[in-house]
Amino acid sequence: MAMSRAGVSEAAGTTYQIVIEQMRFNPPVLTVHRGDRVVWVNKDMFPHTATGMSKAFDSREIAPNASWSYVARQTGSYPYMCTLHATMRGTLIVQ
Ligand SMILES: [Cu+2]
Repeated sequence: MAMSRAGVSEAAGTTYQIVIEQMRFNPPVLTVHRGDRVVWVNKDMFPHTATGMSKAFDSREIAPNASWSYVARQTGSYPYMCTLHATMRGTLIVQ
């Protein structure tokens, strides 16, 4: 993961990864900037979703060993969940 930010280079955002493993989103809270890409990677043996409570985004089912990516375009705080497992919660914060 690229940790350095060029400050003004909005053209190529940073890519962040959220690992879904053992029924958890890791990290559970992730802060990114507009234009950054967030990739959810499912390392469990069964499908999960990353679904914004406000429907800002919805991965639909992410198969085992598959991933889904989303480019954050609007600032805000986006709680999300897995629609298949209601206890799985996370928050994406876009600055
Ligand atoms: Cu799930």
